[in-house]
Amino acid sequence: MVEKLIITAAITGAITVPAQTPYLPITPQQIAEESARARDAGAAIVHIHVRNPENGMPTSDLQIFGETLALIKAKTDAVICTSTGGGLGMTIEQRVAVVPTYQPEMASFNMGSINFALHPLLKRIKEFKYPWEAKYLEMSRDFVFKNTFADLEYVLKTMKDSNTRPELEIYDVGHLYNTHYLVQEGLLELPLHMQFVMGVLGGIEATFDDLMHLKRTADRLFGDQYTWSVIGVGYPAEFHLGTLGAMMGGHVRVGLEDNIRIAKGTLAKSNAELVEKMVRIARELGREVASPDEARKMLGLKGREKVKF
Ligand code: KMH
Ligand code: ZN
Repeated sequence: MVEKLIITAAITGAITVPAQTPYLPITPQQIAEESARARDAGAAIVHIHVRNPENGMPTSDLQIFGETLALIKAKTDAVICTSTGGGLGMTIEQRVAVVPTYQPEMASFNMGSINFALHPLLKRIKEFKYPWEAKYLEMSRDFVFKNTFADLEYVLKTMKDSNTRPELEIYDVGHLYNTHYLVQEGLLELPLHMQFVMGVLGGIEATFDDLMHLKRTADRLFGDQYTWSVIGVGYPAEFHLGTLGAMMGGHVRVGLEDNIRIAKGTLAKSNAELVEKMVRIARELGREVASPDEARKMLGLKGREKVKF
């Protein structure tokens, strides 16, 4: 029996800049509305970053986070997975502070360091909306998204203390070995929930062959003691990798954080539109879509009544 498909919607992120699409939600209210619509379309989980409401710049401001999380919770029963990846240039303390403060059901846990490179986008954007955008993309040329073993231990302790389930973000094969090391050291408990993030420059490409290799390596290291989801960054990678992931028994993330297009040359008008497309594909493949409560059960989450917002 193939499990139901858990769809995550990554609502706004920190790598898409407002100049790329007018449909990117920015304010707490917009992020909450988009989350509720994505849930209604079939997403069980919403992955949340926040932005400065004035200019759309990614922020780790705890008040903005608190306001956003409360609005989402009031509008929808979706599982809320907060980011601890934050945005470029934030310290590990800034990135993680949302976890002890609001104790969400889930949070992302980035499993290694990469040169998280967005600068190739500069060639494609003709007009910027805010002055920070070009600088932000340019600085990524020399930006190490730092997740050292010291950082990993710090994040893990914070998540354990908050009873927040980590979603392990795997940007390359080496991150599976980092994960294995933490398991062997007794710092990470099985079963794991992993997400293969494919197509970020600096990490693994979004190819079918690379997904097979990640899956094979994870099988060898963790046997049946893990569940997994896949992200294909960009279009058409989001739907190509999502389709293959769904066929292979994995789960899938879509959303404006990772991809802004619904079809070649056409911007998605909402996260819900991206979720709807993934739901259609899943149904054609014979994968039923999990509700938030079904996802909670499958992933062993503590429940929405146990968060601090
Ligand atoms: N930004 C994505 C490519 C996180 O927020 O911690 C991966 C991500 C990680 O969503
Ligand atoms: Zn994210």
